[in-house]
Amino acid sequence: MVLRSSPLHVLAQWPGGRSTRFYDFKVQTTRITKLCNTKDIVTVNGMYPGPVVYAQEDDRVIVKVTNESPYNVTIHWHGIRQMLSCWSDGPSYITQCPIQAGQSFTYEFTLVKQKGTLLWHAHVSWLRGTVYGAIVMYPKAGVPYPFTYPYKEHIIILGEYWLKDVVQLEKAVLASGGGPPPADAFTINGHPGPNYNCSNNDAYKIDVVPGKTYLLRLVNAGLNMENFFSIANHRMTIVEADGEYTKPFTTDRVMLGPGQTMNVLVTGDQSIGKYSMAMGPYMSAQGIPFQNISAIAYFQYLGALPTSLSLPARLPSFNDNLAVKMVMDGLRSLKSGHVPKEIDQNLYYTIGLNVQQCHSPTPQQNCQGLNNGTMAASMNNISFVKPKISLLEAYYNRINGQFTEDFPGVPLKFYDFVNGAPNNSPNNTQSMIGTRTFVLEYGTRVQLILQDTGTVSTENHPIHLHGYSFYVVGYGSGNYNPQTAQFNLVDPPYLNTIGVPVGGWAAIRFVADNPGVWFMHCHFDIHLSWGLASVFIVKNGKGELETLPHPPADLPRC
Ligand SMILES: [Cu+2]
Repeated sequence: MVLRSSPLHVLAQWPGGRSTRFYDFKVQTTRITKLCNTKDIVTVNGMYPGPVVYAQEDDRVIVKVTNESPYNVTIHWHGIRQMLSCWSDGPSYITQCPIQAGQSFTYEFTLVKQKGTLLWHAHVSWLRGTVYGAIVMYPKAGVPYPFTYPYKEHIIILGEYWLKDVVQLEKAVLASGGGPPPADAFTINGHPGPNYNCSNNDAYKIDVVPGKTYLLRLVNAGLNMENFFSIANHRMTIVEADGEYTKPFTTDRVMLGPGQTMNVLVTGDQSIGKYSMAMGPYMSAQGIPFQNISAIAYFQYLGALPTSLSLPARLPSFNDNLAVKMVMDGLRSLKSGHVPKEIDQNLYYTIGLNVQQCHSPTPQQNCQGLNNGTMAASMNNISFVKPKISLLEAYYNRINGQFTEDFPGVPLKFYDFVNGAPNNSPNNTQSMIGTRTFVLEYGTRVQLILQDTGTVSTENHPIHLHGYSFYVVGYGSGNYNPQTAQFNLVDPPYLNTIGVPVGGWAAIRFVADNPGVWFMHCHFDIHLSWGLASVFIVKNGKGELETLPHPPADLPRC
């Protein structure tokens, strides 16, 4: 990393941070041995997990990404608000065409009022499986944390590892029409730990000084699973979620969906010993095979014998919805008072899975979904279809035919979403397809109800909105009912990804103050591949500070 103080490349209209941080990301294939199997994976700079982007609040970050791999690549800076820098957001075919083999693209953005832990990851095919890393944003110089200063901090990235090539895996799964196989291993900082074959010594370890307090920066970079995390005999105090401070909340376990981050404090207040840190599955859907072996890392006190047995960490059972709710109930913004009270645009999106009729001449190969159909997923029963060029370019340059502006603000049909199916017919599980967007005027105060459906199976979906964080003002089980829904307009958590409760709903609010084309999708890659996505177009406001600048000259071509 090179750190320079000159504000090179800073947009004239945006006040830059104190420093500009330069990073060089070389996307390359790297040989790796895991689970007694040697293979090539795609990495950044040969690192798995990838390099950490360190910065301070209000800094400018410039990352030159050079694609030395044979695959198409983009990098998304998950949770970075990208104020007036939508071109650097990174989702393929939404804000840019992929960086092709041998090409490069330089991402540039400012961390406007952002601090805490986030993540970056590939946002093309399923490359996120190995192409991911943490973003650590410190407060401005002289500004303390709103909690006890930790003795040390550690990044803990939860992941999923496949022995198969993840790019081929996505293609094979989509061609089959059926569901994906479970990961071959869960990983903590790339290490599966002793529960897996050949992995006794492939375990991550934190050395603990007795009595000291540690800040763990938890990140879930997994592809298709939500996960519980716990430490044997130690409680964790959540102080930040998705890069925003929370009121301190102490718990035995946390749950993170893919894309979610959480900072927790842990104090070494137990007797000298070796304690397990465990990552296990949270699977809220019915009848889906999943990896059930925990990844294990160690929280090991200085003075403990390295050969000593570790105390096992207790994880909730895989379907413990109550454990998930208890953590969610504990998340409150540290400060109150910024929640939009008036709403200009009320939106209601259903989220869920579908089964499409089989149209393949070779159904045994291509229609392995339920009832011999093909699996799909949708918002408001519309499965998102990727365009041929980036939507942002199509919108900006007024290129016709790539998308429509008619995404419905409410479901086209109302029915018992949790227990029924579209058309009130239990057998009609079809969705429509399209590249539909919803257009918002600059400054619109939006409330969006996300409603899980049981069309195939109810499930907790981690829904992520690009370019914004949002207040989670309410959530509950069953179908959303405005008459009975309870809202917290005082100190709701401010997140970029919300695990919508299984068979339930969540209400989010945000102000559309960042012009551009913003993806919103399920952060399970399989559901994204199946179309569980939608797009907001936020129009320019008035003047330079409310207008998206021109595209960068090196924007990749499709
Ligand atoms: Cu989903």
